[in-house]
Amino acid sequence: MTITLYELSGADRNLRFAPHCWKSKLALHHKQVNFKTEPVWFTEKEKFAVSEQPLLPVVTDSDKVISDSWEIAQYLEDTYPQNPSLFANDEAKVQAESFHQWVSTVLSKHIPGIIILDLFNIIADQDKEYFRTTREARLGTSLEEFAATPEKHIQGLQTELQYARELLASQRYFGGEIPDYRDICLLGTFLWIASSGTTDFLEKDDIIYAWYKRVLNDYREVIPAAIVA
Ligand SMILES: N[C@@H](CCC(=O)N[C@@H](CS)C(=O)NCC(=O)O)C(=O)O
Repeated sequence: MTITLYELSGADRNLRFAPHCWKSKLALHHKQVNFKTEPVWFTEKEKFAVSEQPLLPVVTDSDKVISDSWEIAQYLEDTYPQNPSLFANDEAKVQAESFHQWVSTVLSKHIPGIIILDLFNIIADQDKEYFRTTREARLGTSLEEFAATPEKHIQGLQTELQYARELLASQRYFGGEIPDYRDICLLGTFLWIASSGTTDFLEKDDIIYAWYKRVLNDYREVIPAAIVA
């Protein structure tokens, strides 16, 4: 049976940018299971109505339907235990859940201010009104106003990344000697930035930059060549 990953796409159906969708794609690749992907625009929620909720990623596997990137990671680990592990042991899983929370809430809050207009430019024309209305309601200001001070958000991101730098000071990956779901969480979030068009958000002498290059190479089979280069 084929596993299908439903993920957000830009106007160009091949352009996938959403961070939580990236996490699930990287997790599927890490688990070495066969899967296909189904691109979805923001205004095509009927494509994954089977999940009975409005957000992506969604994974279908035979008669199973799983939504939410963290639920998907756990499902893959529990269902395919013989395949490469996303969490080496129970302790690694607890740490991955906390790292996932940190990436999704603390770190990620700085990113829309850096890329939101890039995102607006790459999404489908039919999505633009939905995107503007929902995001402006959430931000409490216009996209243009919110994007006016990218340096402030880049600075915020750099400051938060200090926690990740400390973790990487003594190991090659957040997972230790090999990548695990913690590496996937941060890589998925960096791919959100890179897929939207902004590539230079790290200094080349930053320990995070060396890690980013390493994981881009490790997961290169599912990442566009232009980003890996
Ligand atoms: N906690 C969820 C968050 C899912 C989420 O926010 N998905 C975004 C894309 S990354 C989405 O589907 N947005 C569609 C919309 O805003 O209508 C997860 O980790 O999967």
